[in-house]
Amino acid sequence: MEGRPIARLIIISNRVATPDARGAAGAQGGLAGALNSALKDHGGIWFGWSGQETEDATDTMQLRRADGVTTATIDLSSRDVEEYYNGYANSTLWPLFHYRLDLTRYEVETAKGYERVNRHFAESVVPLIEPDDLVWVHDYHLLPLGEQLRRSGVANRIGFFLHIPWPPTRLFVSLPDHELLVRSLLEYDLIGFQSDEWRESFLHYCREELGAEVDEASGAIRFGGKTVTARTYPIGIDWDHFQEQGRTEEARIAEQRLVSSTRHRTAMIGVDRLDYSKGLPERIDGIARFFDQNPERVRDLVYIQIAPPSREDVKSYQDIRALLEQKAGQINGARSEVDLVPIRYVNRGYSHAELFGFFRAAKIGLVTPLRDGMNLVAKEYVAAQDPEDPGVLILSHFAGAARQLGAEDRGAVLVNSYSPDDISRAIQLALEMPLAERKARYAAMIGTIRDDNVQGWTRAFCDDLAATRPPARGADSETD
Ligand code: ADQ
Repeated sequence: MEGRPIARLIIISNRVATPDARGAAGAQGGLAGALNSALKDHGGIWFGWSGQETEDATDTMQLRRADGVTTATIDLSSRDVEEYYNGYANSTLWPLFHYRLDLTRYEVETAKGYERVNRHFAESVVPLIEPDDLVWVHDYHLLPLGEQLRRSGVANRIGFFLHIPWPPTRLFVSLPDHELLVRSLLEYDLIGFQSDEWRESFLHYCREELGAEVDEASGAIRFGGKTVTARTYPIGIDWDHFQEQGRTEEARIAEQRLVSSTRHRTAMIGVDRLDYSKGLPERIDGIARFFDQNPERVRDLVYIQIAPPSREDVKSYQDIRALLEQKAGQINGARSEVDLVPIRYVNRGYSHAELFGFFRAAKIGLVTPLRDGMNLVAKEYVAAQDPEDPGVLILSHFAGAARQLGAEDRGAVLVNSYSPDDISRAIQLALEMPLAERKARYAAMIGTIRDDNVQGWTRAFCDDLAATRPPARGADSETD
């Protein structure tokens, strides 16, 4: 790195992948591994919520060191979890940022709780930060953390990465205090987005609503005497680790289980957290439309949906689960024979080795979110395919991954995930696709998935953060 000494890294995210949480299915996917390896390279600390709830707020911090990585966690009170996590983060920001105004709740109390917990995060982490550390904050739970850190006197380089979409200005302005939230974001030195589309929405807001001076090409935003840069860093998978998982006995057994249980039928798979942004009921409607149009194909297509519940304390998540169960039940009731069911719906998570095996056995991967920052499942599905006989990825236009994997419709088969007819058409196309076309589409995607991996993503962000202007340390150091 151009002779620059490698700085220590402080990673701050809502949850921390502590050694004992690492095995938890889907805990933080390849991201946890990548951040851990970045921490091993740089040295430093990963700070966040332990996931534990206490009756009252406490100031106790648990520090642990394992595998060369130090984690620091705090517990949150039940009230904090309700207002900050279930409330503002998951009932206001998550739906709004996924374009779901109909599910977005605006409550003064939860907004205050969000602010309070961000302040508490800042106060807790500040003593751990040394003058030359790079500070990297993750995701929508912690949008205002940079400003809170600045208020506590942190002059370090601080970067922020948003894992989810940034909504269009016309939706975003429905958020009370939208301007305060964006102003707080401008306290970071570098802001990362998954795709150009989300970055453009953010720049549009800064220009049109704040009157900031914006340079589209470089992403420089000048506002209030300060410059912050907004760039795109599409996240990737941990390629090596996933391939390693794919070579295990566990993966082989999982593949065999699916192959032998589906026999002569084509297996089509979907793997998602149970979340309304993933478009699950709409997907089932698309599959139902396919069977309506091709009733005889119930005998040669089986759909496997793996969807472990998430955020179960939030009502909209309870609703989506009930709706999905109802829809899957309906089509199974209408289409099953004594010896077969068209949809297998599994409410649990699996290890990455098992997922690899399932993906490889499935000749169609259905990834149809209504809106998604990136979507790593799409990349994992392709990464698990046999290059000599690859399956077909059906991917929503509205996932960040569509820009990388679906360019000119040469890789993934792109669909409008709101349209049952479009999903049905894509399934038909995938079932009939000749081997040469499947191989060509696979070849168009696999290089990006292998090379633009999560290690490269981490490196690109940290290098850019390290190269931002030196911290001001009280002086007016604006150079450009
Ligand atoms: P998520 O919304 O959780 O992440 P996604 O990227 O699809 O979405 O998945 C993350 C990881 O969870 C993947 O590694 C996947 O294998 C795992 N996972 C999902 N379902 C699982 C299951 N049933 N069993 C086991 N593991 C499962 C958010 C954003 C995304 C963004 C990621 C990373 O919403 O848009 O891609 O962060 O930035």
